[in-house]
Amino acid sequence: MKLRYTPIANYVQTVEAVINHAGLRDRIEPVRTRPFDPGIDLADYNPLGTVPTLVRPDGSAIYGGLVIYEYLDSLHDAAPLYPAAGEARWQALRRAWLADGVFDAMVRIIVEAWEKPDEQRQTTIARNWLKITRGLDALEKEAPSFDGLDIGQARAVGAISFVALKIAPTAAASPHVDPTFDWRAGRPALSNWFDRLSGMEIFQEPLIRL
Ligand SMILES: N[C@@H](CCC(=O)N[C@@H](CS)C(=O)NCC(=O)O)C(=O)O
Repeated sequence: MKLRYTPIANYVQTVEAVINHAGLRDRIEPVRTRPFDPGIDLADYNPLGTVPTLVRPDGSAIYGGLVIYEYLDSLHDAAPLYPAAGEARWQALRRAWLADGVFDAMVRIIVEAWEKPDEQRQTTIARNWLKITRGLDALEKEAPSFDGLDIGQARAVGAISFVALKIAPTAAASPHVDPTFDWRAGRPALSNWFDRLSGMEIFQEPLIRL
């Protein structure tokens, strides 16, 4: 299977962790893909033109990070990242969606910061910034109850790593982003949980060399 991915650090951390958890490294061929490049063939596989996109051997594609993770999770016999049923499943899916929304809000801010500073929309950045801070605050409240590993937690590690990495370069490009923002400040439970989980082997063995 070919994994179309953006060659930027931490864009791919969640899918790499899922691949590692599933023991699928040998079955995945990473293909560097810059989704914003004009003329890119990505839309041939995914009409939305987004990464990650997973192209299977028969040419059919699975896309949307959360869908790809669940597909990969269906291909192994170890403990599933997607609980099979019941409240555990709803909570894992909701948390994965929350974390994915934090990631997407950061992407929207990054894209806005590509504009010239005086053409950037402060309201767009502020609205998305609130999604990030409120999302992190919600995860801080939930963190004391985090147990084991599920897709919600895996996606949260990926989203937080991404936000942490992108603050400085985005603030450098935008007068509307606070360069001193520290996601850990006031979030001790999340911070402790993050250090514990992100140290797991599945997060520490990148499949993709940037
Ligand atoms: N949360 C979504 C994010 C997908 C997404 O928007 N990826 C960006 C990464 S830069 C992208 O491909 N953007 C290209 C575009 O919107 O045209 C997922 O996991 O599938």
